[in-house]
Amino acid sequence: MKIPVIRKILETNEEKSNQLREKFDKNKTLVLNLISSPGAGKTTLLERTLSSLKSDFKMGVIEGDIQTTADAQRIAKTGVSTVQINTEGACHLDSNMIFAATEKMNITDLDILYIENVGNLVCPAEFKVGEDFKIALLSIPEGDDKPEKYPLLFSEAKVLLLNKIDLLPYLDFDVEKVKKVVKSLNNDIEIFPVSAKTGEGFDAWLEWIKNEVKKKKQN
Ligand SMILES: Nc1nc2c(ncn2[C@@H]2O[C@H](COP(=O)(O)OP(=O)(O)OP(=O)(O)O)[C@@H](O)[C@H]2O)c(=O)[nH]1
Ligand SMILES: [Mg+2]
Ligand SMILES: [Zn+2]
Repeated sequence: MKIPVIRKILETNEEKSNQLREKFDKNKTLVLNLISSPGAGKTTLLERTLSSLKSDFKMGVIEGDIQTTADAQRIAKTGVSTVQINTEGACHLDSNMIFAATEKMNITDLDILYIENVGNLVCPAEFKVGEDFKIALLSIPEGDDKPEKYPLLFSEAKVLLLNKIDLLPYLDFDVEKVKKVVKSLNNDIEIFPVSAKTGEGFDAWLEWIKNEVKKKKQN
């Protein structure tokens, strides 16, 4: 007897992700999926990014956390519309959750949708959520060995933001070593050292976003 097997959670997720992608493409919305360990600075980076680009683009944010609406409340203070997903235990976002969140916001007129994934350096990288690009954050206090130890995210991401560079004088973190390792995993990745706290390095990151919005509109 042949037993039916539901192949993979990942396969089902990928189908749903493709549907989301079609929807976002139709609206020409650039979708960025931000992934990092807890506390690397995703929300702080978003706060500064939103404030800097608010007058140029229509933007929205989907916040993913296991519990609380703390991050969505921080985002709401910038005036940008946001929906909080509480995964209640799950350590990543999947396409079904994003689908539900998009029903709660007006996505048709957005130039950019940011998705802040659950703080976790491992499995969020495995789940597509209809994004154009994964954006990885690695913060200086986490240590310069992380790309070698947790390579998947760094292999998948389009951009690596090395955050908290204001702390470089106090910690042993070899930026050049990280750049070399990450480039060997993923030659196409762009690496921007930034401080979400001081704004240092933000010009290059903001330029990258502006350029990608332009490309998306031309498609
Ligand atoms: N010194 C310094 N601190 C930062 C920087 N960016 C963020 N922080 C601090 O790091 C802590 C965590 O920042 P969050 O933005 O909440 O990090 P997160 O990645 O959103 O965290 P989760 O959502 O819990 O995964 C906060 O105390 C921030 O103020 C930075 O560039 N420099
Ligand atoms: Mg956060
Ligand atoms: Zn997970």
